[in-house]
Amino acid sequence: MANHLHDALFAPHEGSARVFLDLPDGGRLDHGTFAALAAGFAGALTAAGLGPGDRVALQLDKSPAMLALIAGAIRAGVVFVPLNPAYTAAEVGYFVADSGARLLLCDGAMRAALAPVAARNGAALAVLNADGSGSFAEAATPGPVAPRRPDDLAALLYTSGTTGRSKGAMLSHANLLSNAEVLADAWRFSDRDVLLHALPVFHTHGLFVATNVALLAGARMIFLPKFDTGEVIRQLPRASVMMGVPTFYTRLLDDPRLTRELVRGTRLFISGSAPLLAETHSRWQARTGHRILERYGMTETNMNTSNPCDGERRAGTVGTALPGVAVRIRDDAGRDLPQGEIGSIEVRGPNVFQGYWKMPERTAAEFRSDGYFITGDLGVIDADGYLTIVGRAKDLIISGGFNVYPKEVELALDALPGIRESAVIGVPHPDLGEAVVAVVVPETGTAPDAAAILAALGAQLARFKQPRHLGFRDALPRNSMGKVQKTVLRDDLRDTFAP
Ligand code: MCA
Ligand code: AMP
Repeated sequence: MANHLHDALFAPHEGSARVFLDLPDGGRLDHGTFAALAAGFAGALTAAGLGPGDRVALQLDKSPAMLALIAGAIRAGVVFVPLNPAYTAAEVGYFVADSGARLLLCDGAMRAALAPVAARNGAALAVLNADGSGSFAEAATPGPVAPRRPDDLAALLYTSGTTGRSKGAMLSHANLLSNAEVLADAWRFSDRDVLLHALPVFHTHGLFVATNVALLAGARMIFLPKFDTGEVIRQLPRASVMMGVPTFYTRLLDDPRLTRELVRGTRLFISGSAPLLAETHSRWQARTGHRILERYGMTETNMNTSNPCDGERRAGTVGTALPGVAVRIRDDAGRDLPQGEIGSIEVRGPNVFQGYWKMPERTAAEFRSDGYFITGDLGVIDADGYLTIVGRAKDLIISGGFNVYPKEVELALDALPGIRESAVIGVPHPDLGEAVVAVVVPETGTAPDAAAILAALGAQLARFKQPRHLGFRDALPRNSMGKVQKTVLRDDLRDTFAP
């Protein structure tokens, strides 16, 4: 029997001498060597006792080895659970426990902090460093290709929720492959493409949008460990495509070295994960001559809509539904709204996930009976089918492309001594798009200490979730129903980071 993803993404490259990864130190990895490395990691996972359907959690820095490990997991049928290296041990503990991972892989620097986490959850712990060294090494004998059906699980990707508890989105082989095929075609990817890859690889954007599309097309990637403006400017003349979050584009625009000449050979710039301001779109066009192609997706759905490669790219919109994906706009009562009216965005298609891991009730609450997934985003579709996202029904902050659910930060704040209650909001930020701000009401008679509060949060929450600004008030603004009026706070604090 076949292995749906492996057969499409990796098998065609076995033995190929074509370059897959260009590394910043001048090193290169060809497709064939990458496939062999993945086969070795599949063997190591099998030797560690993991079989099809078992989970492996990875909190690893971005590296070719990490990518090959994921490819090896797909080959061995092992479900991979990628985690942000910025997560604290406490956060990782939740993911390991919830996913029931049998193996946790980390960088050497995190080993001591994660040893108790692994032990508590009955998971084995092994080290895989970015340079490929560590206690988890590829096996000498290639691991077998495990048969996997299209609906079998490939990955669990955790996404925070409005309740403050993260949910594992179950993504199948067919979810990932169908979307990669649609995107590679829509964006005209070929084996002549060189994709500048400066995104993290523990999220949909860097993994399934960038890497899977490149693999499917047999394209090459300039694989940078992270986004660094100077390095990206150095590499851009060699790239045919760049994918990024809006912060990439605003940081590049702030650099005078970004010129029309620099990107003369680039054919496509793609943005997603957070709203791209129409102003950024027009500044980019004025400076480089290129119109950024904006697209829209979610962890749960991969990509839903995209502006066209060949047709009109409309600034401020996320384009039209991708082939095979249905997008509709509904009101609160679940009735279809006429074209041009704002409502809840719902999507259906082969890209839409199978549900939240071990959360059947949450899953049921977010799907309609006819299979549409309720995204929690608000939008409007124009006469030509272009979707504009106008807001979010869910309480979510997107900071530099990373999602922060206020509830999670509020729960952590409220649990600290001396805090009666808190409200966490996102406010405009020139670099990150939105930044996290907390408004805290101290217990009566306590003298609030912002530094101590932030230090306490630091032990629990990844840096990107921590407030960039902390304000104190005697009370939170509430409406007549007693609900905290976050819009009032957002209005009050909207100029906190004004340039
Ligand atoms: C880093 N920091 C952040 C962020 N990133 N704080 C808030 N928001 C962030 N996004 C912290 C660092 O820990 C550091 O803390 C301080 O901010 C300054 O870091 P800096 O060096 O400026 O940051 P950076 O390393 O340059 O990172 C900024 C970045 C990065 C390049 C925008 O966050 C990034 O690559 N974002 C992309 C996220 C992404 O791929 N999202 C896709 C999700 P300290 O000051 O304490 O040292 S997938 C998705 O959303 C869907 C499905 C979709 O549609 O794609
Ligand atoms: P996540 O699944 O956590 O990565 O975040 C998905 C959310 O990011 C979506 O539900 C949207 O709210 C937001 N998002 C992704 N792409 C865009 C975009 N191009 N414009 C506006 N919001 C976006």
